[in-house]
Amino acid sequence: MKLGMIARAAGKGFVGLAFAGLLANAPALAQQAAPAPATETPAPVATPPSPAPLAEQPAPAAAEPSVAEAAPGAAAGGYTPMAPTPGKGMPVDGNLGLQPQFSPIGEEALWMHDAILMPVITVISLIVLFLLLWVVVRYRRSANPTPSKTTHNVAIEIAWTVVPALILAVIAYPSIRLLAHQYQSAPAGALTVKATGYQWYWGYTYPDNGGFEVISNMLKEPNEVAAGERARIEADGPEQLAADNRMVLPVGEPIRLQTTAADVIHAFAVPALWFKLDSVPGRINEKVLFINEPGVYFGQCSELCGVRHGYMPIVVEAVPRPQFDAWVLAQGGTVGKPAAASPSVPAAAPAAAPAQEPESSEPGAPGAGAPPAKIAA
Ligand SMILES: [Cu+2]
Repeated sequence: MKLGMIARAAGKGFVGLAFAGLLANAPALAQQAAPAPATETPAPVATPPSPAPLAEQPAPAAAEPSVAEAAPGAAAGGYTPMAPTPGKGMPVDGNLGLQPQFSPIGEEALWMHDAILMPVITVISLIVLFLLLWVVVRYRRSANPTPSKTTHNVAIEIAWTVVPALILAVIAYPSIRLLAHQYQSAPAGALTVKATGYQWYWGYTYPDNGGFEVISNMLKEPNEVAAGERARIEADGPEQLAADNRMVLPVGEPIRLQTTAADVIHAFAVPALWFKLDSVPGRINEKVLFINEPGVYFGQCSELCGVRHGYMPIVVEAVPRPQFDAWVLAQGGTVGKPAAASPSVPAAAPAAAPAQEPESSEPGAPGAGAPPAKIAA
């Protein structure tokens, strides 16, 4: 009976913990659940990028103006690569757990991991360890020379069936909801970017901006290159994660990120953005990506694709819309396709370009300013 009581108490603890977590996160999750609010997130766009992270940059950043300074020069094609913030969007020595997340889905997943899964795993492990030690000590031969012949205990059997079932039910709800959020497709009008895996580098194509492709190779260390060849400097990012050309994306708006491959299967993965998607030759996979704040985020190919699989890093640079447009122009691309979320249409855009997709202009449509829909729980 003691066991049954312990198990029941633990079960109640799980339920209480999980529902408290759900309540605490309900507003944020409800906001994510609505498909449209992703097109209506003015906060990250309206907030000017903080120059603070750049102030912390090491010496090589000296030649680089801050993000805020670069923004006004956008129309003039003033794109300057952003220096990464140490520890942000990249692995850190000695770090345990997941990287800090910079996308709504990533935040939800991180909460799922930290508030639900890790506590449940930890408590179950401790209970099982305690039971093992208890049996070993209490019922050892010298302390308990005549063992009980009991084979059934109804209360315990009910408890050890019902409690795990309840735990699974509690985990299932946020788990399935997270899964569903990850499968939401990008809204109409979202910027489309395609990542193509090659043996062994990446190509980033911008079909909405003229269709140009940026080829991205890993940067070698200074002692690995010939004289005059570009080598990695601190402002590029960590060793073996820095790339010569980055995937530049606008911040604070949904992006339809497609992946494919030209030869073998690769996988496009950026841990800090909670993004991992296989790149398969002959087919297009796509997933919505929303980046909360400007920054440089590092990832790697995550599908064993050949001998240089470990040398095809991914660098995503998220910048405000005007800087993104400036970068596009610097690449020879075109701007002017209306952004799904950003109300700021660049100066170079055609005058007739609407600020929103037509369906978003309909009265009452979420993109037209309706309050976020509640989550259908
Ligand atoms: Cu690969």
